[in-house]
Amino acid sequence: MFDKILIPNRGEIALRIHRACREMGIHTVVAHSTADAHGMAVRLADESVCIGPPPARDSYLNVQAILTAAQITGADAIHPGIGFLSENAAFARMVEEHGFTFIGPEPRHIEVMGDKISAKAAVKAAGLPTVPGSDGEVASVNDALTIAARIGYPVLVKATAGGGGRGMKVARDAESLRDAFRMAKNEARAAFGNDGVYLEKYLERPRHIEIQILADTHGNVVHFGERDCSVQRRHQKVIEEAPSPGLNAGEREHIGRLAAETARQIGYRGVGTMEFLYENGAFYFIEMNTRLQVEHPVTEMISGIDLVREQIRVADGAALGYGQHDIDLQGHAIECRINAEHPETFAPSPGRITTYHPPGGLGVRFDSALYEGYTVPPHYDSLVGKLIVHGTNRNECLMRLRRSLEECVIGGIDTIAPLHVRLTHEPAFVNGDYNIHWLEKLLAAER
Ligand code: MV4
Repeated sequence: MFDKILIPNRGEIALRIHRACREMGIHTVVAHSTADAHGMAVRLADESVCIGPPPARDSYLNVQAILTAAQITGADAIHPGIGFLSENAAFARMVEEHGFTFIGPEPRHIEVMGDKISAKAAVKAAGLPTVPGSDGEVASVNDALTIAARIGYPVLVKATAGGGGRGMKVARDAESLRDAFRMAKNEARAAFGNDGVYLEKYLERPRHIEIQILADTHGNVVHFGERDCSVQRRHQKVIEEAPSPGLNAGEREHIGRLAAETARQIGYRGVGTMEFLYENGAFYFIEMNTRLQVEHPVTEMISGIDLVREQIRVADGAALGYGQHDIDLQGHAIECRINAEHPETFAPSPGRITTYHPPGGLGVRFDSALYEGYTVPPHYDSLVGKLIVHGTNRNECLMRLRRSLEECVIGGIDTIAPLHVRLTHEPAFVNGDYNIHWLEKLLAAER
């Protein structure tokens, strides 16, 4: 097993990884920017190294500085965490070339899944259902019109390099497809420096369902069921839960088995998440994330398995040591993302934490690197905590979620905790009757 892991990341996720390492007897080095010198992960780590100034491109994305930090501290592995370099195949390759273990999948899998067209082709070949569409890049408006006529309107023009909904345009007829095609290409070129686009049938009101996968290097693959991440705003997830209130046991079993079988067929290693849109009883693969995800604790709460520990073990070549039948998903879990933002305007709210009382008690987990006196820096994303609650069923989970949200005190900055309190009382959420557009519609109705 590794003796020392370098964590070039920050905030709650750096702390989360440190905690897994600590329990495994692995030393940690947190590589951080000057803005994070007083972060809780830096405080708790065995060692820390400053890798640059606040802008991410000069620190958390500075490959040379990170590799140097690993070298001088004698780390044997690098855990990239979430965001930053976590899905950068070139970085993963360089880490390995410099003699360190990259705690994540093989670079080839990061590469294939990083391109949405090759990702779709790879999983389709392995038997996963995908959204009907162009099955490849669309070269011209005329090709787009031909394909749209075949699959039927509405269609969605998507960027190959995709992400965060940028370069995505809906077209409801041939006329608007001409504009959508050009606009998607322009947006994609500006956002990703790659103007490749493809076409899909547009699903009007789907749920976002994702399957958690874990694979070792010996051909063993398991899945941990789904997470429903349909409650989102501007392509940022706000609440995630498992199991999905929209699926039955048969559907869960079916899509889980297909996802695990796909991972096995492509020779995947590590943790991964296959994302699906789900509508009218059918699943459609859209993307695969080749990293740990923010919402992984939802799965940990119902499975009792430490996914970061498993990720580290399989990166070290260990066999899973258990199979699908040993995975027993119990009860219900919901995660609320606590962002440092105004609960109505969503204006970022960095600043000094004057009072801090995280919620606790049975079935309550609060993943956060906050402490009283800490100053949330303005340079990074606004996630400052995750409240994850477990109950024997969804109703108990919901009661416990309301109770723990009411207990939560984070003073000195705005957070979206009050929005979460509201959402837990919304009839549609209480009934589990929501889709990917629900939150934005709810918020729009109030303005
Ligand atoms: C879609 C879709 C409807 N139909 N694809 C948004 C970002 C990217 N990850 C995929 N996205 C979507 N793809 C088809 N064929 C609707 C969305 C979408 C969405 C997906 C998941 C979660 C939230 C979303 C919000 C708006 C649109």
